[in-house]
Amino acid sequence: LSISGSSSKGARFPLDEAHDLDTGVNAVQRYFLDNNDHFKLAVNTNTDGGKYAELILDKELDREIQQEVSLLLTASDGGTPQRSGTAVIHVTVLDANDNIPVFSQAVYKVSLPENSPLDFLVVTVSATDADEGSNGEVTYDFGRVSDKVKNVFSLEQKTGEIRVKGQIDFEEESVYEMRIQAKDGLGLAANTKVIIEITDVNDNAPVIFLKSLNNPVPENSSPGTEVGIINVQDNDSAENKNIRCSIQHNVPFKLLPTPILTPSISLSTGLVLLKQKDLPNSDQFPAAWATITQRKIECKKNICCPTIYFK
Ligand SMILES: [Ca+2]
Ligand SMILES: [Ca+2]
Ligand SMILES: [Ca+2]
Ligand SMILES: [Ca+2]
Repeated sequence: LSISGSSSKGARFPLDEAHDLDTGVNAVQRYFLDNNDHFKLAVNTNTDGGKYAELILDKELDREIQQEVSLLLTASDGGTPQRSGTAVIHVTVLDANDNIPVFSQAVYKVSLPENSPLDFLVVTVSATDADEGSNGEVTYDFGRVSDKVKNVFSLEQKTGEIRVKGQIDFEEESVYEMRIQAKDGLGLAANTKVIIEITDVNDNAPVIFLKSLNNPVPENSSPGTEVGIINVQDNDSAENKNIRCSIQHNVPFKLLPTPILTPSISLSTGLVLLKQKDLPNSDQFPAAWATITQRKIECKKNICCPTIYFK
């Protein structure tokens, strides 16, 4: 006998009539069902006077708890001596889609370095469904997510793998949030949230801006005369935006720090005459400054402090 796990209490399942070659009171009179957790028995009389039994579901079945139930049915006659026969009824519990998928985590939180390569596996979401066959087969989909998320991440329907699909730029977006839906074959669904925090990579070189410049510089200017201000900016974050400036040694200038104008993004440095000396002929300095205005300044970081070269 196969009975659906979704059958409700009170559902009736008629059984074949027991046979007895005798007639009248010596034929089948009664049925008994051994004690069990799920079924009661009802005995009915046919139009021809024969008796047959019906199983009545008394407590609902759940395939996820018990896939098969065995029942012992006894039929007895009314004769003397009383004779009886038994049969074992195997009830197979058919699956009902009574479980929704369940995610292993309510929130998945991961961090991902910017510039991670295409196809890089960011995180795998996973949901299980206790049902059988397509009732328990889970597929994954983005829930309501922005186009921005869809442009940058892909979601594999069957495996739940979230991979890099586009350019990840910390300076553009530092955190992504998305809802992922898991659905079984019949459409029962559950949701989870994925938070991807992008971490900064040192991928921006400092940029030097010449804020002011006295040009040309008169010879005999006294030491300490400010001749220009440069401003250096770096788009990275935290330690990656720390900048130090230096100037090469064989020029009659030095760099001095000035009050930081906008501490979060820039470091300003005053350019000051180093010492009093005969400046080279006036043709040379305009030439030097000309290269600065053409931004022939190099500012490096990471290994050592940036260096400004004058050519
Ligand atoms: Ca089920
Ligand atoms: Ca299910
Ligand atoms: Ca970047
Ligand atoms: Ca960066």
